[in-house]
Amino acid sequence: MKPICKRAELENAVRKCVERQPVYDIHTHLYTPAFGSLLLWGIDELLTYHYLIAEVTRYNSIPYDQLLRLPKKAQAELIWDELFVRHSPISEATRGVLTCLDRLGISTRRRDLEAVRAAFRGRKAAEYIDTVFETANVEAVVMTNNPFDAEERPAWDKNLRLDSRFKTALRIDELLVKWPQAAAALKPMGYAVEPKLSARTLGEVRRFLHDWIDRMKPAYFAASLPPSFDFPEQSACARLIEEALLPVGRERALPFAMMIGVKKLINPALALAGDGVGRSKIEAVEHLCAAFPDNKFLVTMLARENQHELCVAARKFRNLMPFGCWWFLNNPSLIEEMTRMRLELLGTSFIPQHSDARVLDQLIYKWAHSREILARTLADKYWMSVQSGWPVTKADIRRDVANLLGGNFKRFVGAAE
Ligand code: FIX
Ligand code: ZN
Repeated sequence: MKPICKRAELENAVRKCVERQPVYDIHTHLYTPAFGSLLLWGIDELLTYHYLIAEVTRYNSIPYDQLLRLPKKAQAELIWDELFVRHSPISEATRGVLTCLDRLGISTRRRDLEAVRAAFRGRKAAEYIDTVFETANVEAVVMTNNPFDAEERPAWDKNLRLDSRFKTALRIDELLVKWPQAAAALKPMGYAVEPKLSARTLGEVRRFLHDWIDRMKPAYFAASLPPSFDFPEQSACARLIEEALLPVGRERALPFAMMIGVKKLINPALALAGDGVGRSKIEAVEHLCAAFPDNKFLVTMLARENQHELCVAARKFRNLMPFGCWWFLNNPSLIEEMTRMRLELLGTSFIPQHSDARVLDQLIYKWAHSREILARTLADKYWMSVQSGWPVTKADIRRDVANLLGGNFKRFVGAAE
């Protein structure tokens, strides 16, 4: 294969390759239609995304509880008026709505929400999933499946026929960070657990995990953990990880995805939009990776200040896979900083992004925006190698981009390539 020697040709080759590579989106809050109303899509869902709920309260003095009680349509109209008409939509979340509409061929030139709504009328969820996956060039998405979620759990009692593009992840925040309340939730599910973490109770927690692995066939376990998360420590969380989660993870070859740094409900009045960020302890990650070399850890951290030390830790532990520019980091300026840092410290051995999409259509903007940045930063790095005399070819670029946008994850979790 002929090496690429000109910068413009290299940039063009990288951009095309990143655009053409279908993405395996390793963390989302999306659901297949089998989960009914849990699948969100369309303009009113896009406009009432909790990121925009938070942003609109900065301009509009409507009491928080009154805003959250508004019917979705009224919420969407208030947000459209405030964040798109009365102020310019230049935040990442407002720009994201514009990118979705633009890529779907829906004009916003008249700034008329009713005209946008009309463009969605008549669409059906099943066909729309095809449209969004194709427009976003997404191969598969991993859902967030929570057996403690009263709305989701009943769906698992039916024989769910999952769309093969939707993979599962076993989400267990409640188990780890809300013990012993979790014990009270497990009992009616048929597990003989007590608040005291006795050998019998830990055995029953392991049985709960095995049962849900059998039922969901998840790619990994996942949990959102607070900035204070530490390991080792004298806590129910640490004991449940060491004596239940990780042994089952080794038995079932299931990685543990730790999403660390959320300060839950710093403004409770904003509900889902009320979470904040805190700097976390990288030592907890280092200790877990060192103490359990036969377990694999996918890790994303929410604070910008934790990113460099997470990259350094990943250089020391092959069972640690950093992933994504999560939530408050999913903004062009920080995605660029993190991606450059990761390429410089880890080469192509990491997972640059996940969408965290809650509304189906968001796959379009979250991946369009991140692909742009990944292509730019990758081209810079390839160019530096070319300038040092290394012959970069299109085949190299294709291989590396396939690894970054899905291959690294699939190999790490043992999913079919
Ligand atoms: O814990 C998580 O999975 C977080 O991503 C969510 O709780 C959060 O609300 C979110 O969607 C961020 O993008
Ligand atoms: Zn999430």
